[in-house]
Amino acid sequence: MKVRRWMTAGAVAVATVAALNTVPAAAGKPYDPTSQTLGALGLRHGLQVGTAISMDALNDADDPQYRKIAATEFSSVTAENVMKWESLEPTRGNYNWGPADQLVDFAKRNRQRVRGHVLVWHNQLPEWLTGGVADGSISKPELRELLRRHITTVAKRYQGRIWQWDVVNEAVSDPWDTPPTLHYKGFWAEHLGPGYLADAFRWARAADPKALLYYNDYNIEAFGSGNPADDKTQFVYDMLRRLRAQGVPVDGVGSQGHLGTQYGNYNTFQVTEALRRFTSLGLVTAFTEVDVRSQLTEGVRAGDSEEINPRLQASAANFSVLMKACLAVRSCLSYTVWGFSDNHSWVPGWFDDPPEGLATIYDENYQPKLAYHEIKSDLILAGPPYVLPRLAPKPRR
Ligand code: 9MR
Repeated sequence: MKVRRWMTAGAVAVATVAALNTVPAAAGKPYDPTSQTLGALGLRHGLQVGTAISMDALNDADDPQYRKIAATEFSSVTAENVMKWESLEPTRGNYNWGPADQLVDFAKRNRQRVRGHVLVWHNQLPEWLTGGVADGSISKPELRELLRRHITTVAKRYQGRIWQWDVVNEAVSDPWDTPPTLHYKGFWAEHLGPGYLADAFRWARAADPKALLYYNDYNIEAFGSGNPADDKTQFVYDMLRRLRAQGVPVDGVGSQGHLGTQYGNYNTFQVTEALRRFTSLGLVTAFTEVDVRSQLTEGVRAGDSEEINPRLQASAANFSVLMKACLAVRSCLSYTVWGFSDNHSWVPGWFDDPPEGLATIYDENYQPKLAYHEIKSDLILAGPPYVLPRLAPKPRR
């Protein structure tokens, strides 16, 4: 029995090595992995390397570099904003599909997969919806029905074209919220109670039988105290364990990966451990919104390299930790950066006191930064026995 198991393991390892060593033949030229894209290198592991896309940047005729990198460097894309409810249904009953359709078509032309973002979130909801609830003209039963219709309409429209859906985003509070004990937070929990999570996944599954359905959140890269009252990763783990036990069709957990160099963050094995524990619930995993910002001190803003370099290095190290952990865990199906260049990043507009930035893998002139090279080297240098090809998940019915 034991011998047999080792033989099987050996055969798998040999097949894996063979697969990883299969390099694209280029007539007469030696294979140079450093000249490959992140997307192509990810595919050696069955891993999709993706980016969030700003449709404004993609449509900016004066910014051809953005479009070129978006089309060539990545094997998957996510809508940074245009699949959110306020964009899709700005006035009640009138869907504006244009920008979201354009992104899905762009992905098809470039043979990229699409991570759908997002079906249920408490932010970027249309005013008619939040206003209607606030003034009492939308009742709770009607609100629940509106949510069901929204999920059904959107998931059905893109059925077959979305690989992974972020079905529910950021349902859990943070230790700095009031009260500090972790709880279900935001518009949907307040008005419908936490039962909306199970409903949302069931409605999404009914509308799209094949997409992988994810719960997506930030600050869940590693476990903390293990107490769900203050450890968000533990809270989310317990929540997903309960949902799975109830037969709810949640397939995956997306760990956003919004990090900051000022925090120190994690080592690779802490992150690997968290992914493994989520995997043990029967879930697949992904990094869905990776960026690593830094404080823009006076010195940084003045161009002082002694202040800039340590930040670029720390940022690269954090990008790399998440990439290595993802490579190490076979359930980690994709690694998505939340914007790829510093001139199209949500960070400077969001964190201004103190100002923060330098969060992405290309600088404002589309020059690859240290972070780009480090995650590329992770993709090149990884292989068996620690790094094996991805799992092939079946969507839960
Ligand atoms: O990057 C998005 C930014 O352009 C929007 O203004 C912002 C509005 O809340 O949302 C940003 O994206 C968020 C994502 O949808 C969910 N996780 C956190 C992301 C950064 O805030």
